[in-house]
Amino acid sequence: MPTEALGQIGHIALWVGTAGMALGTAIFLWLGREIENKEFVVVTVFITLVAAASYLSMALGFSVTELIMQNGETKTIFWGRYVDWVITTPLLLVDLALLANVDRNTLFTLIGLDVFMIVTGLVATLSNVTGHRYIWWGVSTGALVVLLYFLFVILDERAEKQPGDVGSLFATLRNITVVLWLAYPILWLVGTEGLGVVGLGVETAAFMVLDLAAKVGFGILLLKSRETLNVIEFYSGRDEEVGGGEAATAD
Ligand code: RET
Repeated sequence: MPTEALGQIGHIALWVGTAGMALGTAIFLWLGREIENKEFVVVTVFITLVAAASYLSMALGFSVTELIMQNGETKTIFWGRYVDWVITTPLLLVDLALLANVDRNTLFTLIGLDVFMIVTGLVATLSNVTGHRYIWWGVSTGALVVLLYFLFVILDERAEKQPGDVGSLFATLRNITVVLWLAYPILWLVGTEGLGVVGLGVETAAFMVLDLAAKVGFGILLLKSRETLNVIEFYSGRDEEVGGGEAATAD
């Protein structure tokens, strides 16, 4: 079974990840009860729910495979991570975009860059020629840098115009996002996917810590800011319903 290469630390890390994401989902549902803008709750709950399933699939040895390299080496690849990330990293960006109240084109650009980054990262991970792995890593990291530029410059400008403490909540979450997200390509590079300075067990544990911080830590900071979130007004179907109700009472 490919998960044998994980060792005890790696195995434990995958189960801690599963439990942590499941617990995060429950915490978000609980924190979300009194949030009026349910957009944030729906998006954030799915982030940890999907990650919990992905961790479970890795812990059970489902979303793992062995890659035979052209030079004869074998690598243990947890492709389940990429399924998780391609769904959940756009959702994390949707949370930030909702906070900053960005226009649709900016949102689609962010999501496009993000999906491009994860998919080219998966190509890097599945390439069986060492040199090609680093080429794709470079392509993926390039997309990450552009994405972070968007967060810092374009979303920042918009977030500052938001009412109440929304701007400062955005700044906190954006800083966390930038620092944590930059650690992923570095861990890939030093881990077994890249140079192999760090073994599979330690790498798996480090990804787990990063994932919990980027999802559960991020989500708790967001959803515990109930008063800050409640000042945001969205133009959604829900608002129109409220408007319709008011018109009816005015008659
Ligand atoms: C890869 C490898 C190739 C280069 C780059 C990567 C970036 C991954 C990122 C992942 C973020 C994941 C998060 C998960 C939350 O639980 C694919 C590792 C740039 C940024 C935030």
